[in-house]
Amino acid sequence: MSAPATRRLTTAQALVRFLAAQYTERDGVRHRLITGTWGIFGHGNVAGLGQALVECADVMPFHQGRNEQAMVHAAVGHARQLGRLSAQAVTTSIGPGATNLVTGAALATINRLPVLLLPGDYFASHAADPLLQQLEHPVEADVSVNDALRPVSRYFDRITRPEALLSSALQAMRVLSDPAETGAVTLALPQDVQAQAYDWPEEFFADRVWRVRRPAPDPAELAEAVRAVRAAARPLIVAGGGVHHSEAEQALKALVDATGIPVASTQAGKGALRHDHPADLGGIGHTGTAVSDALARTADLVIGVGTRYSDFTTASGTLFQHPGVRFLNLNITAFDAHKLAAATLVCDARSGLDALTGALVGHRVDAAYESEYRAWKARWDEAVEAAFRADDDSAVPTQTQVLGALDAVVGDRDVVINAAGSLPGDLHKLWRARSPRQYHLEYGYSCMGYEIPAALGVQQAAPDVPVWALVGDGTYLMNPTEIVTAVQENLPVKLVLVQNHGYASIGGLSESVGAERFGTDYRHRVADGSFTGAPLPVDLAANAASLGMDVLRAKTVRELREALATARAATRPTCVYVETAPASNALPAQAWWDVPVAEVSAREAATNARAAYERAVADRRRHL
Ligand SMILES: Cc1ncc(C[n+]2csc(CCOP(=O)(O)OP(=O)(O)O)c2C)c(N)n1
Ligand SMILES: [Mg+2]
Repeated sequence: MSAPATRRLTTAQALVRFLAAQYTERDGVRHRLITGTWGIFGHGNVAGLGQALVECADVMPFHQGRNEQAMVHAAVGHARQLGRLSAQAVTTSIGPGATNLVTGAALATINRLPVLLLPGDYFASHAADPLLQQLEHPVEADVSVNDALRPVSRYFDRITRPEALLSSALQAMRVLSDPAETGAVTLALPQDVQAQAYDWPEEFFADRVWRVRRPAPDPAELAEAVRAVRAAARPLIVAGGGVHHSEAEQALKALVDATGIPVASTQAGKGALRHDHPADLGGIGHTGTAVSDALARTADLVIGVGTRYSDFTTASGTLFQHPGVRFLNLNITAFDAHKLAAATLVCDARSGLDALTGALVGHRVDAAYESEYRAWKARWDEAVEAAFRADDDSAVPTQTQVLGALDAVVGDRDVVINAAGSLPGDLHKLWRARSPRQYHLEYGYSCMGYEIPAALGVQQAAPDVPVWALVGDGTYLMNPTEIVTAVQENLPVKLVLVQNHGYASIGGLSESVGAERFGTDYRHRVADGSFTGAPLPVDLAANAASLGMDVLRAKTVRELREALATARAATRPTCVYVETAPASNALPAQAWWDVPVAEVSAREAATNARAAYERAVADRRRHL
């Protein structure tokens, strides 16, 4: 008998060859699991993974990033656009390069989106400790800064010997491709081990397919769910990100068309139904629409599909006020399904919705209920029109008019990306989502600086689609670095940069909680020590141009429309810079959000805010 075939490679070479041979498969369609690797090199990865990536460039595309956190954001945007069937890897050096991953990892894990993190690590041999950038822990010698990635990873291992990779790489792929477990996966790679050779079994490099399962509902759970829906007078579906991850939009539409149950959506779920479907009520919760929130307050059965029920969705526990309200949660994770003491359907969203539609044949909500929400939706549509409309073309646009101008220029497949500031609230209330992938809000972590790098990842996944990153001035300053990467990669992403001289969203919040807008404006410090001087003379448009973007400055509504149309057709990365009018026609919040206010204070603003807080918090319910 001949010895089993082996291949002598370094650990890093073996890992890259292995990653290039991994596939996912769902609904009979196969996808490359790891479509590429982002990297910034330092001593912790240049000789190991860096050398492997140049040697394996034929099978593993490489993308050079500027900032490790941003590389994770790009990978997350990419995975979301591809329905979590593909992901990207991110390699970093040790120390600061590795810890820069932590924010991105938390974002990926919270949003249940896959990314493979490959930070360099200390010498497994400890031969030359302490390395440049190594944290020395005086008591726990096996600790490195990479341990900061443990609580934000869904799987973590430190590969201290080459052969440990054999089992760990398989577990890493299992978690990345598992619809219930996915998130950030970390394989920390000691730099000496990366360069170490080993005789790898050939089977390790064979093509491997990870089936992305669609578990069907349990029959007993389904029977209970059907009884609950049939018994409900005012059922309401809350569509979350799971609808998109499962590509269950058609299944949702089929259920809604058959039963007349209306749909309100979370930030991650918006676009689950097209905005002009008669049962689409738009966003729900603190940033939701009047119609969604009114229906939520009076719903007797809330059917959560693929939602985590964040505080924005439940208005911090104050939204669902029907005295007998019950919850039915369809979710791939039992963890989410059991929230709010719900009846559960622990299954894939599409499988579960198909099963419900089949079991509910002939059932339809009351005609009076249907006409009630349709009429309310029509009134809300008029409010959206009014917020978008600009009667004076030569005026400086408000932020909602910026969205109106964008609404007028985008096509069905354009992707609009945003994560933090006042834009998420305006978008959740107003945006008319035309296709499932269009509305791309990262609101699990609401991380300023997600937008631009995520646009790169989305554009890589959808080269023919116009991709828009919407950012406020504060967000822009947090993380503009990947503009350079867009230029390098020839990705014609579009940036809409909204200048309002500071953190308008947090300024408004600050005022409402009695904190007097303290520290939220970008203004000069004046004699009394406060930041109440003139706006800072910062030219962010010039900054974007300096990083290589084509920049269009729009001063009026008319110029904005023209600039957006030009940007949409552009083949280079293009920024539309617009300063917005302070007077806003944004629609007010239709539901509360719990941000605790000072219980004692020497200042009137806080005392008044506390009284309002106590009135609001009294509405909170614990659903048991
Ligand atoms: C990384 C990060 N730091 C802090 C916050 C808290 N935060 C949320 S919105 C915001 C201000 C955003 O400012 P800008 O982008 O100018 O948008 P605007 O509020 O003016 O619309 C801040 C500081 C955050 N979401 N993310
Ligand atoms: Mg701002």
